[in-house]
Amino acid sequence: MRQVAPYAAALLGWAAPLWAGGLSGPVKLLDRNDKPRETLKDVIAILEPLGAPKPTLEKRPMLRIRTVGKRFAPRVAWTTPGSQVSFPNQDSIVHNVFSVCCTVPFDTGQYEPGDTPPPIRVAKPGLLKLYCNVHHKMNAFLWVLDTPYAQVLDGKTGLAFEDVPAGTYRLKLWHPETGEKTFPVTIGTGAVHGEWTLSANLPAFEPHKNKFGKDYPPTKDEGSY
Ligand SMILES: [Cu+2]
Repeated sequence: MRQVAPYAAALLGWAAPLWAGGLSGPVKLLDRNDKPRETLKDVIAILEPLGAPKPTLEKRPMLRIRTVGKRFAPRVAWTTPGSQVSFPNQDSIVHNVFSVCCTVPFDTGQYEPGDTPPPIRVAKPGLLKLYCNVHHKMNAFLWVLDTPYAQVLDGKTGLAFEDVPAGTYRLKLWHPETGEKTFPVTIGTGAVHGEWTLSANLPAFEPHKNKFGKDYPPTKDEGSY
């Protein structure tokens, strides 16, 4: 854990917060039978400042959510307000991306393999649920966050935030099958360790209507997901 005394930071001319610490530790995702899942795929960890300096929010590089193998990849992602998101179709079939949940609903229209519709620019913080109007079981979750402290835990065993200004935070852990769980956290001038557990008790797939607000027509290939 990097820790910089104020005078050292001043001498070095760093723009980094004078007192910064970190938060790390394992995250467990328990299945319905309380058995830990082997991976933390689709878990996102978000640190929201409460009694801590408001971090500078910068636009993030273009986020690419691909359609491939009749899925969105990544399925869970995050960016900041004002940033752009593109949806390249790297599959061999036609797809669509739409969301009706948010303040600015959008619909890319259908687009062919190899095509990328014009990117969208996300506005307000919140969770955008993304769907494909062609394939009922394609869904993705895009978090628009007004904090830069977020990480998707795919391929990891826990979370690890570094160089976070000292203060109090709300640690939010979320997975499509657990929903949101929050934990109060105080970050000082060193490393704070913890461990956190999520329990999957929501359906693996949340039913939804198509972009016209209607049921999806039955398809022959529904079982191939
Ligand atoms: Cu699709």
